[in-house]
Amino acid sequence: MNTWSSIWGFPFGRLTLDALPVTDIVRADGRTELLSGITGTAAAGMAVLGFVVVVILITVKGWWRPLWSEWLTSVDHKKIGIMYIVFSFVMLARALAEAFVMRSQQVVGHDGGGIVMPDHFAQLFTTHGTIMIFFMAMPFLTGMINFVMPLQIGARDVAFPVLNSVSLMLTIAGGLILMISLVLEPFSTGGWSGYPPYTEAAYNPGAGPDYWIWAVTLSSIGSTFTGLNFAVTIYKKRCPGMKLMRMPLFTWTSLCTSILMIFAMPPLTIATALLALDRYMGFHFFTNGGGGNMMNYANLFWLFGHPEVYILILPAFGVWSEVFSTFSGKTLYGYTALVIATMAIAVLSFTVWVHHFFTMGQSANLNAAFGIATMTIGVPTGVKIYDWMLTMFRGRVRISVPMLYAIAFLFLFTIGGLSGIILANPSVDYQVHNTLFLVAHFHNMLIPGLLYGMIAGYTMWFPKAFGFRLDEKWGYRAAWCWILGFMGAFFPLYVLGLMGMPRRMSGYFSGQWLPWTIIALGGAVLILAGFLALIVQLWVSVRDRKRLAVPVGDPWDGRSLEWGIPAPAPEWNFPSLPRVEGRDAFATLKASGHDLGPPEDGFEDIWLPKNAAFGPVIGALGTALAFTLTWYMWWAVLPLAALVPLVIIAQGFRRDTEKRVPAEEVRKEWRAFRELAARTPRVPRTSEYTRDNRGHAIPMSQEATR
Ligand SMILES: [Cu+2]
Repeated sequence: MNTWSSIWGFPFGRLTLDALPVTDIVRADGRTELLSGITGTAAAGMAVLGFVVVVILITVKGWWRPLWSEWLTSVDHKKIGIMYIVFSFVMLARALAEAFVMRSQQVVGHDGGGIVMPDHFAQLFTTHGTIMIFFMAMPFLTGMINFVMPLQIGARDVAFPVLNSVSLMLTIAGGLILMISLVLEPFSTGGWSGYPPYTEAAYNPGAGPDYWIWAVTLSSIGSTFTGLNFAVTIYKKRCPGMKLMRMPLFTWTSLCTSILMIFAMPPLTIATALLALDRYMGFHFFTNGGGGNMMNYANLFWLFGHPEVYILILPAFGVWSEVFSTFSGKTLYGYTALVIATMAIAVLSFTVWVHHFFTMGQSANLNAAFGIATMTIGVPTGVKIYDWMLTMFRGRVRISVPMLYAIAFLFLFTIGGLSGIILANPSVDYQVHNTLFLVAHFHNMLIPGLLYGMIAGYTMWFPKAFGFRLDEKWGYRAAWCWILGFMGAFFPLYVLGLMGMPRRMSGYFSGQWLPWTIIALGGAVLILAGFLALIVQLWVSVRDRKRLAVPVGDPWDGRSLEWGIPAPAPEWNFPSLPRVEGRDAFATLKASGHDLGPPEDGFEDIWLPKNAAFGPVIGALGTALAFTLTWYMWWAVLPLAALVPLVIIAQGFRRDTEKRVPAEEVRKEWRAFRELAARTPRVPRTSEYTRDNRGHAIPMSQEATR
């Protein structure tokens, strides 16, 4: 029996009571160990409590059925997009809390003391990085593209709606694995890049790196599918007249991001798969001892990792393009240049990955080549910055909440870009690599670049999703907290980096560092306040949704197709596929006194994809498989793995996959919408943030002549 259970891992594999963070408290000797155990236990307790509260809430309110039939099994791109964004907000909360603990530790952790042990600290920066990249940023932008892009190209849905649901559920599965690792410890201590040999079984035998491997693998497979799905959608599902060079910039950046996903995610999946073979089966892909080479991992990882930063940033660039033109009331300056710059960035992003290991022993010539290649990315990015500024020039600029983020982005992102050019110089990189200078640089790109962009997009498109605006007062409060908080938290890290403070340190070892770590903590507090302000904003807006309602659906005098339909958007998006005559499709229509008209040949039945349980089932299988693999429960791994192809085959036999929306119903809805629009007074841009704004904007072209 004993051998049986040790071979098959029956029933718990290598999972023992030691995995509960409480054991850290029991075993602690010394104050830091005790505090570290308490911190871990509190975090795990909060996760469990949060889970229980949500389950009770759903049960008491009787939401299980609608949750399942209207959301989890939905294949509507808008709902999938919303679920992605909800998920990313949840993960953002956890990763922000971890950041806050890390900043606190670097203030109180003198000479190894403080509130968390070095090993615990290492788990914190690993989960923080892993979550922020794979489970906050990626889902946020994927959700945004999911919601907006099909509307912008005048499509009914993405090309593969069920696959879309699978992608979402695989991403959530990875996130669940991370949440479970909070309760059943430990997580990896190898950083978000998981470098071997440190993450090899010989040096890190516990469950930590295995959690990391499977969480990242699930999400990277999901993102590969997403890339394929979006790219095919943009190639094949554009409405009549929507030529490539007529697509809104957000759709363009979505296309380039999708192509990057298709080519950049597989190297990551391969890297984690090979690392898993090393760990589970004793292969030697990355161990020097058996003839492997760790640099193979570094190359594979950064072949993904560098393009990844452009996967993250390009959709935000798309949001900025929409924000600058919409809130300046002008067509985008330099459309063609912006498209070319986007493509140039996408291509160049594959030519620079070696800058992530300038100091790992390749020749000076190679470093020089990759240094120069890296610096060239500054050129198309600079083109974009100028185009955005010129879009504002002589425009009708309103400093709305998205615009506030956009302008802060222009300043802060330029600073971050300059620090990137500094790092791109290999000889300078030798001085500051592995210090907080680098940490300051990439946060400087990702927070103003990606996160501000996503929050701005969330603010701009929220009314389209739910039919009411977000409260502006709390929007400004959140924006200022995010902007000032970012500066407070990360500018000191440049200084600390130049003073020689290494990254990933669980404390400070020089008194000179302390004042700067204290300022950084202050910044982190402000960022936390910014996040709370966003929560309050959501709360207040839901409460005041009647006052903030914009049912006609065009609150900002929008320029692209999605603003021509009601808010919230109907399930079928458009009563009939629109016909596009040029760029800024909807703005042009409005300027000539028209709206998205009724279909020329009358209304027709619309066929929409039916809900599918396939996505959630695959997600649940993925979670269970990853969990049992992490803890070596082989008796469960094998049947679960066998189940996956069976479920896929079963899905292939599904025939009844579409539902019909009768033409009569579409016509009725469309009529009601037009009547509502006719009744609703139009508002000038000066009343954008008043209760007069019911989503019926006076077109800029007509306002100017009044
Ligand atoms: Cu890079």
